[in-house]
Amino acid sequence: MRRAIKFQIFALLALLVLIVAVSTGVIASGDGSGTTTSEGQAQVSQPAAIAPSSQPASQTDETVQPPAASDPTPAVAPSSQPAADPTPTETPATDSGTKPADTTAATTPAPASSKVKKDSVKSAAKKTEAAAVTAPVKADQPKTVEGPAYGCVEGLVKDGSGNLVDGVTFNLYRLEGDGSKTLLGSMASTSGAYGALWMLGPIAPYPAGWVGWKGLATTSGDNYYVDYELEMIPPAGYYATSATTHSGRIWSPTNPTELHPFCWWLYWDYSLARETKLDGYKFKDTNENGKMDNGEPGIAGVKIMLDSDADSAVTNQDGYFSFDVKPGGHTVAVDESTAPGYYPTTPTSIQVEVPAEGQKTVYFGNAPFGSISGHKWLDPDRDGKLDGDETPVKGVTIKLTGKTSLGDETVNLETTTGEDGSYSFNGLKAGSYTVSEVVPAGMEAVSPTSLDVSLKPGDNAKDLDFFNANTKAIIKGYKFLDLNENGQMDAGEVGIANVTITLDTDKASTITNADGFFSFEVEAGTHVVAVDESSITGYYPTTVTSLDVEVAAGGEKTVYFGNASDGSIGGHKWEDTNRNGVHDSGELPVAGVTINLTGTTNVGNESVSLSTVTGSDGSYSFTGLRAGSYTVSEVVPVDMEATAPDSIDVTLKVGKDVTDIDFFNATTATPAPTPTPTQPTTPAATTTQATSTSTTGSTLPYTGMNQAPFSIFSAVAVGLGLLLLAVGVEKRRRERMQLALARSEESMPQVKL
Ligand SMILES: [Ca+2]
Ligand SMILES: [Ca+2]
Ligand SMILES: [Ca+2]
Ligand SMILES: [Ca+2]
Repeated sequence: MRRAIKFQIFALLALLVLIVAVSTGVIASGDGSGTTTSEGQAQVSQPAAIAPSSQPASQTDETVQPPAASDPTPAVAPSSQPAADPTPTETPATDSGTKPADTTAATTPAPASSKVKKDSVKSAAKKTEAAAVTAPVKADQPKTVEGPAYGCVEGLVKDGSGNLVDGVTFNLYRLEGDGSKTLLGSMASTSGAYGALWMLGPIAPYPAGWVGWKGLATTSGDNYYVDYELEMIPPAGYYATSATTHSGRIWSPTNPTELHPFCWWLYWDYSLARETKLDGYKFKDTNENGKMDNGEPGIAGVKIMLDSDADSAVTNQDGYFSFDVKPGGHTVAVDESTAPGYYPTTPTSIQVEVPAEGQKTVYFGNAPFGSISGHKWLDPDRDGKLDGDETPVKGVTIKLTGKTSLGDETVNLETTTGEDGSYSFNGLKAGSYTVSEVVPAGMEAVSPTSLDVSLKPGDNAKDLDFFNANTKAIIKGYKFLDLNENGQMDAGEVGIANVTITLDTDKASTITNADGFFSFEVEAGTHVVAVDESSITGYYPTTVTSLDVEVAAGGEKTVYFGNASDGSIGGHKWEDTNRNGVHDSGELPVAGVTINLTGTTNVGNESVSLSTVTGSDGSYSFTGLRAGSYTVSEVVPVDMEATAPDSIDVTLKVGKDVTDIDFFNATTATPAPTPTPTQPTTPAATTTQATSTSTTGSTLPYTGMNQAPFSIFSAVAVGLGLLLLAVGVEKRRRERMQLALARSEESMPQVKL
């Protein structure tokens, strides 16, 4: 109605201009449209109060160099080849000390007992010697042939008491040019004597009791020889007290018919002595007295070493061992590593003097190791006993001190309890010990911290336990997603990570882990545990956010803080042109419309009252809502009416986003008549003149001025008046749409919280 009145005033004003123009004849310039526009803008630009937005490796052949053709030396007599020179007439063989063998073989030991018989053999020796020394050593290649070299050897074998020993084995070897030796044959002493004849070529008969050997000699020019070695092997229970081998070279004349009676005669005696016995026992010395007492068993399988492992033996089931040794000083030692689980109660290495033809027995004692073990327990009920639900304490230091009963050795050990709270000290010798715990920080002992133990050989002292109780208390808990808003952490409800939890306001704080878990170690007493709800967004508490928690020393309390997720309600406001209460294609959004939300939350029954305005797309949204019962309503704009409910009830569940609460309006009033200008004349004229002509305008008072221009002015004024009228009507028609547009450009959907 106001606008209708304004329109009439406007029309009258235009008419008045015409009259004034006519009556005064004054050409007045006016800006009627400006005034109207100004008035119109005052209406459309009136802004709604907008709430702050809350949107959200070569080898060499050892071939005995076939001596070079020019080499005069027989390969097998490398050193003192008799051919060296001595005149053939010399008879060194008569000298028992320089028997041919000695001259021919540097390697031959010169047994004091050896001699060359001075009988018929002498001439033979002489002869052979002559032959030997005169033997012109030709440059011939030494070769092994069957020839007339032969020798005789004999001697006696006696023991340390001068008794003849039978059954002593003798082996005769021919030494080959390549360093090897060939066994020609063996014989045994009888009546303490041995004797042998060896030769090349047939010879018979042998002297009674003699053994003959036949083999191949080596020829060097016209001479034949054999390099030999005679070896004596002591029988069991005896050992040699003289050299056991003799070697040398036997030469022979070239005339193979001079076989007899010449013999290169050698005579060697051998000395033997009886071995003695060195034996003993390895035993379990259960009383650590170093003696094998009645009832103390032997220990089998232990290695015993003689003279630094020159020989060794392993004890049998009786712990017994023995060695055949020469009389004299010997060292017997135990390899204790072969007796695990034991420690020695006697020296492990003994020096003994074994008498000739005698025997010596030694004893090595061992005692079994013992152990001491136990546990460390957390004893909340402080009764010093292990109860069903009490837990082990790992990583606690346990010390052992003491002295062994044998040797008074000081023991000082340390260990740490394992995952199961256990500890043990193994390999302990018998003794007097004290085992003690190191009470960890934050704990105190509720049982003796030191225990004495008397350990006998092989004792295993168990269950030496220690009990501690915590001096501090634990307050722990969870920050959880309380899906059903019941304030309890139910099955299926998960923890919320990274939430700040404070202790005693600002005394300490921690952050929940992936499970929503947190804990504080505190002194006994009452503490304030609180949630810093600002450390998370998108949630609201379903429980109190601060708790007073009382805990006793060693006690533990668990608290729970619940949160539920925010939800939202939103929708659109549409112009429902066809009034069917449904958004159809082509129907425009209505911006700038106020939407209100009221309701109460499930938790706390808190009242909620919010307001927002639809955006350019007609949308609105209320975010950060707790689950609850809400009513959303629109404020229907002027000249519009709802074509669907303008108030809708919404039950919002935890964390849900309701997005389809829409409102529909249609325009109520029909626009006023709209006089349309017949000519699209531009109204932007900056200087518009009104004429003095009224809408009737045929008779006007004369002003004394030229009538022609006056008439023109009158006509212009009438035209202007009509134009202004048309503009005013048009502006009014567009008013509502412009108002909506102006607001939508300045605002977005808003939420007042
Ligand atoms: Ca004993
Ligand atoms: Ca207990
Ligand atoms: Ca719950
Ligand atoms: Ca519709």
